[in-house]
Formats: sequence, C-alpha cells, structure tokens
Amino acid sequence: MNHFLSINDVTDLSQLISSGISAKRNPFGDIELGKNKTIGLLFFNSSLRTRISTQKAAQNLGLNVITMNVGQDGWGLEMEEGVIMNGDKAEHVKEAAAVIGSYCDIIGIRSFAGLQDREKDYSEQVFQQFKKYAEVPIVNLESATRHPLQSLADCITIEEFKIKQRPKVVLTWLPHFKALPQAVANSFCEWMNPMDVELVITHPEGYDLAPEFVGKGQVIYDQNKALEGADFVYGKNWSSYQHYGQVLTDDPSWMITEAKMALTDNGKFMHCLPLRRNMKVADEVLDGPRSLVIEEAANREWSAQAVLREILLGMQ
Ligand code: SN0
Repeated sequence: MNHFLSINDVTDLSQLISSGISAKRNPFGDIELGKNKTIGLLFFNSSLRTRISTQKAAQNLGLNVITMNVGQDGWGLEMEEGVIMNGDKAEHVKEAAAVIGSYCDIIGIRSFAGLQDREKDYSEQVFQQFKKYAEVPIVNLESATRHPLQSLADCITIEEFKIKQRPKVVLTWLPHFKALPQAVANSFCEWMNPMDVELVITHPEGYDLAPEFVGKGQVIYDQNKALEGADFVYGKNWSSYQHYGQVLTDDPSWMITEAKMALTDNGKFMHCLPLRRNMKVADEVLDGPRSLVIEEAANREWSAQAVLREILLGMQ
C-alpha cells in the first residue's frame, strides 16, 4: 500500500481486517518496522479518537510522531493553482506539502468538507494537492467525503461481534440541528459493500447519499421498517447531498431509543463518536448492553495500525 485515501487503496480487505485483529492481540510485534521513520499528523479540524489512536498505532510500530493543528497553528494554506496570493492565505500547498514531506516519511491529514460547494468538496482538493506535492504516502484521517480508518475499525468491530454469517447492518440517519459532512456515512457504505452483510440504509427523504457510495445498499425511508431484524444499527447524522450541506429536518422521532432497538434482532448499536446524547441516541441505549461505541472506538487503534503497517511494508 502506498497512499490510504479510500477502500480503493486496499488490495485485500479480509487480510487487512485480520491484520488489525492480530495487532490487537500482539501490539508490539512489528515495533521494528517504523524505526527511524517519522509520521506527521496534520489536523485542519478537531479530533479526539483519530488523533490519539493514530499516534498510539504509529508508536506501536516504532514510528516517531509529529502532530500539528495546521488549521489553528499553521499559516493559512492556499490550495488553488496560479492565484495571486493577496488574501488571507500566507503559504501555498506546493511549498507546505513539499516541506512537510521532506521531514516526514508518511503524512496523515484531516480536512473536513466545507459543505458550501459540493463539487469542490467531492474533488478532495486538499488530499489531491498533498498527494501531488508531498511525495510521501498520504493517510486519510477524514477527508471531505470519506473516513476510511473509521470504516476499517467498523469492519473489525462487526467481524468481532457478529453471531450470524451474514448479519443485517442498518445505517440510520440521526437528528442533529447542525450540518455535518456525509464522510462517515459514505465511507461506511463503501466499506460495507464488499463485506458479507445485508446493508440497509434509512434516512428521511432528501438525505440520499451519492449513488457511488450506496452501491448494493437498500434504501428504506421508513426507519421502523428498516430496523426490523437488524443485527447492527449504525447511527450517524449527515446533511443533505442533493440540497448540498443543508439541514432539511431535525425530526426527533429519528432518535435511537430502546423502543427502536426493540425492533431489531437483539441488535447492537454503533456510532463513530462524538455524539450528542438524547438528541441522536437516548442514554438508555448508550448506557445499556447493546452499545458498542467504546469497543468500536478502541478498534480505531488497530485499524490505524493495520494501515500504517501495510504502508511501512510497502516502503521496504
Ligand atoms: C464529524 C463528522 O464528520 O460528522 C466527525 C466525526 C468523526 N462530527 C462532527 O463534526 C460532530 C460535531 C457536533 O457538533 O456534533
């Protein structure tokens, strides 16, 4: 593996999942792999799990880690080519990426969707520019359209907790008053497509995800019907793709409660976190035995370790 921007960079998904599970059993088995190498983690947006789990995974592999909140501490970065830089951005990505690439052997980047301009967000300009100018492998720590390290942790969690060969996995939209990106939901669908699961997606009308992410997922607009017989309920809020970046509704009846979970086949609840209690999901679900949110977050370390290991092996 060279870059890790989406599932398209993965050659063998089941092997990558197994590698994550092996890392969990033996975290320091590959501690020599990253020796004398450095990973730079660049954050244009807030982070808790991604930042700590990726740093931990990198250290388990013997890598040196440098983390920077580039969005706050760095110079404003110009991403467009050929512009007159007379605005608020002091540095061009051409220099910034090349310089960081000269210090680091791998660069991880978090840069969320702006949710103003769909074409721009879906072009993944920040990642394309870093890929072009840094000349080292780039790792997606959540881009405008995807969050693949989260999705790999989700695959690992489903593998660990499934009790049927082909579980029913329901991605449900949750209410939120703020406009959030489609990245986690897009990515989850993209990674569930090659898995041996029945994928159902439920959301209010107007919240359809881009068809290239939905794939074989079956869309059912009636949440109660979608939840019937589910083994895993994966909650997430996202803003509209069609009416780009808009909040069309925050209908509280979409919140996940015990009554909703009672429609499932003793289903487990998953969410990438952070989440707002009693708006998206009721305390009774999060504090009860159905919730896998902590186990899922813990698996972020192993998904990051599986990916970084693969990149380091490719450098040998
Ligand atoms: C981000 C998102 O993509 O939805 C990160 C998820 C890993 N979530 C948020 O920005 C939540 C913000 C909030 O105010 O609830």
